[in-house]
Amino acid sequence: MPETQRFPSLSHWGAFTAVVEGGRLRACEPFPHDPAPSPILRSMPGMIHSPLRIARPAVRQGWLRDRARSDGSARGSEPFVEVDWDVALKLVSEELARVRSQHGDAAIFGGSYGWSSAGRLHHARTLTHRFLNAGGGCVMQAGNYSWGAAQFLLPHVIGTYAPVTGRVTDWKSVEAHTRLFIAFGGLPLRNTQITSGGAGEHSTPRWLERARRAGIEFVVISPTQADVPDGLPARWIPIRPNTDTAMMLAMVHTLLTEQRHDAGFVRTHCTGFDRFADYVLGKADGTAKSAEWAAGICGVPADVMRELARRAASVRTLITCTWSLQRAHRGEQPYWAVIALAAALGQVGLPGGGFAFGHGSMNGVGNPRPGVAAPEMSAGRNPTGRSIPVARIADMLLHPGEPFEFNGKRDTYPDIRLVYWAGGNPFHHHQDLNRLMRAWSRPETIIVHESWWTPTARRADIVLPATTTLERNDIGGSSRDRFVLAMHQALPPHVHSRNDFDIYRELAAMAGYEAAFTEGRDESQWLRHIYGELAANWREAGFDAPDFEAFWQAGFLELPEPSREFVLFEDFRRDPQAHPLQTPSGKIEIYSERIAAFGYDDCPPHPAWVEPVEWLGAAASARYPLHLVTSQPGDKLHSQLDAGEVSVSAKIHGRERVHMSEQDAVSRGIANGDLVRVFNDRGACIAAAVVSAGVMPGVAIMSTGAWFDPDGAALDRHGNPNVLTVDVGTSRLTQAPSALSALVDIRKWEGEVPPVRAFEVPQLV
Ligand SMILES: Nc1nc2c(c(=O)[nH]1)N[C@H]1C(S)=C(S)[C@@H](COP(=O)(O)OP(=O)(O)OC[C@H]3O[C@@H](n4cnc5c(=O)[nH]c(N)nc54)[C@H](O)[C@@H]3O)O[C@H]1N2
Ligand SMILES: Nc1nc2c(c(=O)[nH]1)N[C@H]1C(S)=C(S)[C@@H](COP(=O)(O)OP(=O)(O)OC[C@H]3O[C@@H](n4cnc5c(=O)[nH]c(N)nc54)[C@H](O)[C@@H]3O)O[C@H]1N2
Ligand SMILES: [Mo]
Repeated sequence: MPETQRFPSLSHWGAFTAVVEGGRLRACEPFPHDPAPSPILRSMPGMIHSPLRIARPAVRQGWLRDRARSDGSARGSEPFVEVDWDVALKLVSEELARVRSQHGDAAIFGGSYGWSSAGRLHHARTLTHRFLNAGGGCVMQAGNYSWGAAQFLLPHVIGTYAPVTGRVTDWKSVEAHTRLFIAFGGLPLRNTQITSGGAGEHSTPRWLERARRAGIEFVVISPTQADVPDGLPARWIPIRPNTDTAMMLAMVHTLLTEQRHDAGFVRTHCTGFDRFADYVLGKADGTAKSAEWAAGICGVPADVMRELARRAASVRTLITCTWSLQRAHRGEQPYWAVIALAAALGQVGLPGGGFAFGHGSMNGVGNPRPGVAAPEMSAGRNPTGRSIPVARIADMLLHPGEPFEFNGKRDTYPDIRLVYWAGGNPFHHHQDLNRLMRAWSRPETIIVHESWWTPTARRADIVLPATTTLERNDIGGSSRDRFVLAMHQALPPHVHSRNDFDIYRELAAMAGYEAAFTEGRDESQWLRHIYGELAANWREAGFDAPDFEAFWQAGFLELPEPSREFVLFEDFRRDPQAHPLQTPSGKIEIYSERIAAFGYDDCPPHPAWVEPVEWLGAAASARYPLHLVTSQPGDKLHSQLDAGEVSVSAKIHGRERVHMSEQDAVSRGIANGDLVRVFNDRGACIAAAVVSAGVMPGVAIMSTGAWFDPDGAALDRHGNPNVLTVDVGTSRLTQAPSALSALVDIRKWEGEVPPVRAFEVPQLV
C-alpha cells in the first residue's frame, strides 16, 4: 500500500484536502467546515493527471521559422515544436524586447483576463501584470466580463460599485426583516458553488434555507423555472430575456399612479426622481410605462406586475438582480431601473429592504463577514496608463488607431503587436468567437502560459507549461468568506511545467529587472509577507491571527461571524447630510447630470427602456425566433475542468446541451436528446436538445464552457455558445460584454455527425 499524504488546499469551487498516494492525486476531500461542498471537486484528480496537460514549452512551427512575419491565420491549425526552457525563454525575452523597442510598450497587450488560481501569490493574471508593469508596462483591460456594466454605471448612480462585489445587506438582516424577496434572474444554486478567490464555506444554501424557514415569500423572475432552487417554494414569473427593465418601469408606474411610492424618500435621498417619474408617466414622450405597455414587451401579464408592485409596497421587500441581467446589450438599464424601483419603494437603507445584486450569481453574496482584508498580491502600476474596456478585445485587434468612447472619455485603440496571456481563456470568455479568430490572427506574436492544451493555448505561438495550484505553495481567500486557507504543495510540477512566478522571475532577470519583480522575495518569503500584511490588518481590527507557522500548520484561519447586521446604506438612510454617497449630489442619482453631459443616446441620463440589438421584439426575430441565454455551467467553472469527470458525464453524445420548451421542440420535430444545430449569421454549433416544461417558449438556454472546437467553417462541434453571441459593447458608457443578447434558430442535425476533437492534444513535432 502506498503511503497516503494529505494537504490543505483551495479552489474557486471550495476548500479541500488533497489526498495523494504514490505521487498522484487520488481524491479531493471537502473542507470539514464547508456545509455544502461542490461536486466539481471530483473532476480534479483526472484533470491534474490528464493527457491534456502541457508537458514542455512549445512553439508554433510557422512562428519558429518566420517569427514576427509568420502567418497568424495558421494559429490553431499548425503543429507545435517542443523546445527546451532555455530556448523558449530566450524567444520570449527577445520578442518582448523587440516589440518594446520597435513599437513601444503600448504595442503589448497584457490584460490577460481570466480566472486563474484561487491562490493569491501564484495568481497568474496578477503576476502577468506585475511582470509587464515592472518591465515598462503594456495595454491593460478595464473592468470584467462578470459585472462590467455595473462597475462603471453604479459609481454615477450610488457612488460605488461595492454592492455588486457582494457587499449587500446581509442574510442575517434578510432573515430577520425581509418579508418579500424578489429575485430578477432567480437564485440558481448552481452558480453558488463558486467564490472568486475560493471559499471555506458554501454559505448560500444554508442562508436560503434559513430564509425559507423564516417564512419569507420568494418571487423568481426568469426565462426558466430552473432558476428556482429545489425545495424553495418560490413563485416563478417567466419573462422574456433582456426585458426586465420594462417590468421594473411598470412597477414604478403602478406605485406612482396609485400613490404607493415613498415621496419623502425620493425627495430627501434621491436626485432627479421627478424627471424619471415624468418619463414613466409618459409626460416626457407620450408613452406611459404602464403595466399594459410593459406586458407587450416582457410577456408578463399586466396584473401580475401591478400586484407585485402593490405587495412590495406593503411589506419589507428586498429586490435582487443576478449579474446576468447586466451582461446584456443595454445592461446598464435594468440595474439603474432596479435602484429606481427600490427608491420608489423607499426601503433603501432599512434592515432587510432595498436593492441588492448577485444573490444567485456567486457564493458569499450577503454572507455576514467582518470588513477586513483578504490575502492580496500587488500587480504594481502600469507606466503606460493605457487600457481598453475588457470586452473590446476583438475591436482593438481589428481596428488599431480607431477611436472608441468609454465612460465619458474618447480614446483610440492601440496597435498591438504582441499578446501575453496567463490564467484566462479568451476562446472561452469572448463573444462571437469566429470574429475573435479573425482578430487573433493579426498580432505578430502571442504568448500563453497554460497547464492544459486549452483552445487558447492551441492558438498561441509560444506556449509555456504552468503548474497547477497543487504543485506549489500558496495562500487564498475571498473578501466574502470568513476563511483564509493555506495551500500546501501536494505534488511535484507536472513533467517540465514551472510556476508562473518562476517563469516571470527568470524573464525579468534576463531583462535586468528581477529585483523589481520579486522585491527580493522567493515563494516562502512572499507567503510570509502576504500573511503578515493580512494578520496586521486583522489584529488592528481586533481579530486574532496567529504567527505564520501556526497558520500554515493549522491550514486555515477563521473570522467570527459579526454580531451586528450589515445593512447597505444604513448611515446614508439615517442621515444623508452626514453620510452622503460618493455621487456628485451626494444622493442616489435617478437622473445623472454627469451621464447627461456625455450625450450618449445609447445610455440616457435616467433608467429607460432602450431596445437591445437582439431580443424577441427585434426585427431580426423574424429570421431567428429564439433568444439564446448563455448561463454559467453547473458542472465546472467556465471552461476549467471541461474534460473532467463531472463535466464529461453530463454531456450528451459528447456535446453541451441546449434547453428548449416543448412547444419550440415539437414545432421543429426535435425530441429530447436529439443532436441539433444552433445557428445564426455569426456561426453555428452542435448541441444536444433537452426539452423542458420549465423553459419559456421562445427561449433557448445553453451553458458556457465547452472547449471551442471549430471545424474550419464557422461550425463548433462541441457546443460552445460563444460562436453565436454578439460582440458589441453594452453602451458607450460601460462598453461591457453583451453576451446575453443573441437570437438563434435550431434545427435537428441531419446526416453524419462530425466527431468532437476539442480534447485531442495538438500535433507536437
Ligand atoms: N456567452 C457567455 N460568455 C461568457 C459568459 C456568459 O455568461 N456568457 N460569462 C463571462 C464571465 S462572467 C467570465 S468571468 C468569463 C470567464 O472566462 P475565463 O476566466 O477566461 O475562463 P476560465 O475557463 O476560467 O479560464 C481560466 C484559464 O486559466 C487557466 N489557469 C488556471 N490556473 C492557472 C495558473 O495557475 N496559471 C496559468 N498560466 N493558467 C491557469 C485555466 O486552465 C483556464 O484555461 O467568461 C465570460 N464569457
Ligand atoms: N457552477 C458555476 N458557477 C459559477 C460560474 C461557473 O462558471 N460555474 N461562474 C461564476 C462567475 S465568473 C460569474 S460572473 C457568475 C455569473 O453569475 P450570473 O451572471 O448571475 O450567472 P448566469 O448563469 O449567467 O445567469 C443567472 C441566471 O439569469 C437568468 N437570466 C438570463 N438572462 C436573463 C434576463 O434577461 N432576465 C432574467 N430575469 N433572467 C435572466 C438565467 O436563466 C440564469 O440562470 O457565476 C459564477 N458562478
Ligand atoms: Mo464572471
